[in-house]
Amino acid sequence: MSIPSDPKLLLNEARAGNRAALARLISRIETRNEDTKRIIELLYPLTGRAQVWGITGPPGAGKSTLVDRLIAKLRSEGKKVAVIAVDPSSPFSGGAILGDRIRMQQHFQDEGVYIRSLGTRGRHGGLSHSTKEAVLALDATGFDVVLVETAGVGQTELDILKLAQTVIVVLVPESGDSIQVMKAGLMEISDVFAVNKSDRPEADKLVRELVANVGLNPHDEHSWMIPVCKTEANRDVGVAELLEQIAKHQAYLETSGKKAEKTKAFLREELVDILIEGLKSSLDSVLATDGGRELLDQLYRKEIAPYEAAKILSGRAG
Ligand SMILES: Nc1nc2c(ncn2[C@@H]2O[C@H](COP(=O)(O)OP(=O)(O)O)[C@@H](O)[C@H]2O)c(=O)[nH]1
Ligand SMILES: [Mg+2]
Repeated sequence: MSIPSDPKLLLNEARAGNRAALARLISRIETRNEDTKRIIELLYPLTGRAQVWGITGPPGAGKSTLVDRLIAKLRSEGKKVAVIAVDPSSPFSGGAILGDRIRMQQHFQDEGVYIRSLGTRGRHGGLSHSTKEAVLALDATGFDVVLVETAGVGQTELDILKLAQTVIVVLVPESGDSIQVMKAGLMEISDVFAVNKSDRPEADKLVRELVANVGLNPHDEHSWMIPVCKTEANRDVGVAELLEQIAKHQAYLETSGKKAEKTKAFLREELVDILIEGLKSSLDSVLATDGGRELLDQLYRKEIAPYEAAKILSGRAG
């Protein structure tokens, strides 16, 4: 089957369930082509239905295994699920993601599941911007739940997680983990904790520590107490309870009016990203001209100071 290149036809095909068209659509968003703008314009009015969940935690905590289990449960409820696995550390989408692909391959035959990995992209950068717009695309093409899995606790990952309505932080019972949580600011972004590998002896200790910290630091004053779930993803233990807590959080977002707030925060980031991306590319163009090079030379020769040069540059980039 051929894939249309016209953005509107491409979007229609993707919405009709054509996986190759959906993959192409996201690739075109990811490569920041000329037509990214057109694609987003077309699909934006169709967004707003999907629940967006983020899942994060240290490498090896069992995030992908949990995602796999969550997919199975959501599918049994008839929900369509998309997964974006973000791995900024990897220049190729190999490694762990490949392992995930093999593990999740039972779902590859399933029309109601779409799994995609986004890695470091070349010159255009902006992984969190691409991820955000990929989420919009998956929302617009009819997925009920979009799950974004990020590894690690770096700034890029934290930025990416801002796009999620519900953030699940997965931890494992290992000494020092809860201290890591505080350090990395995960307490601030977490809506639900999953203590995975709870077959390990230290699990209850970690649960107690987290519960105590949650009690001390309720991250918003509107009464959402972060639940701490015990899971054993590889044996499918505690996953239904985790799903229940996620559903409760989603319901809480609706009734408290926080969902609208989160959506606006998401849109705010999208606007800033669009403008920064535009400004960055026009600054790069201006700097590549003779005038731009001359400005750099002047700066180098100390005939001009950096802020003054920046002001001149911003005037030219308009
Ligand atoms: N003992 C135990 N192992 C688990 C559990 N959940 C996942 N694993 C294993 O932990 C390893 C890492 O899991 P993975 O899902 O790839 O972690 P991720 O890096 O966080 O995505 C795999 O070998 C899983 O089979 C669990 O609850 N208990
Ligand atoms: Mg993983």
